[in-house]
Amino acid sequence: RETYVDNYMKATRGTGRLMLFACDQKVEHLNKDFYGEGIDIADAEPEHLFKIGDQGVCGVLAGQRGLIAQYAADYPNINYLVKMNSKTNLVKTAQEDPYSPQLYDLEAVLAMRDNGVNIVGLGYTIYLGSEYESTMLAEAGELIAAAHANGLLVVLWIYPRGKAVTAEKDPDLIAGAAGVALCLGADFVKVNPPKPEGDDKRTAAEALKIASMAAGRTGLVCAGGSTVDAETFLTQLHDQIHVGGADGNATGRNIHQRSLDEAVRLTKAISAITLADYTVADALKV
Ligand code: FBP
Repeated sequence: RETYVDNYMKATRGTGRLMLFACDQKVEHLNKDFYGEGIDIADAEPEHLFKIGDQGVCGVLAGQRGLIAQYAADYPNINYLVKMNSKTNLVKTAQEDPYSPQLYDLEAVLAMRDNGVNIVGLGYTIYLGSEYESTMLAEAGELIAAAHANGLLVVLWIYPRGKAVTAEKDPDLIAGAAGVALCLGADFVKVNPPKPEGDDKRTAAEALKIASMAAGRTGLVCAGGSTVDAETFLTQLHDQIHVGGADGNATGRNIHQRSLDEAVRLTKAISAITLADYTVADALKV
């Protein structure tokens, strides 16, 4: 049986840094991230995600258990990270204090692994500040202990969100989220890039530095956001790592909304920056 160290090395491709390809938006954002203006038509077909994961360079492909179960047999070489909870964005608008329920138990994921699916870790979202925060903290805490006991690593998505939260991207709150992930024992925490406002003249990458310090031995990575041109995206990622102290990336739309060729190429450029410290100019040539 593979150990936690084996899986950590696989997920980080032996570097300690994480290149996470986020493929959980079919639940989180429904189909609007996969079909529409500015999105390559290849993305309308779910298998696009797996072709990218297979032909590109990624640490892990993160998605819900069922999505992975449907395609993993045809793409056995991808490292999978099973997202344990999810909710749609319809819920977000109807309910100001979000809760993302756990969709299946760890046993179901371990059974998949026992059947040969290359699962290396789990993911879980916590909405910090929501009135349901205590439930999500408790679920995440138990999941992390059980995951580690079974050799899996854990990435927490932590988003301050709910009636108690006035600015979701406030740099101090993002740093707070990073510290929570450390105390729960997560291997990596995925946060939104901080957005300094008012008198705070720091760049987003400068403000991220406090969060990466607060994360301590938990690695910190940022969500990618909506799709921009490749150079802008890679520059932002380079700054997150070299100015902000991030330990990788967690990127969804910026990768999969492109044609297969472009998406595969971008995973290689992202990995060159995340895993091998390339400059943006050199990464663009990969
Ligand atoms: P992107 O790189 O496409 O922004 O994906 C990052 C991500 O965290 C996804 O994993 C998740 O589905 C989504 O963003 C959640 O975003 P939000 O709840 O802010 O809409």
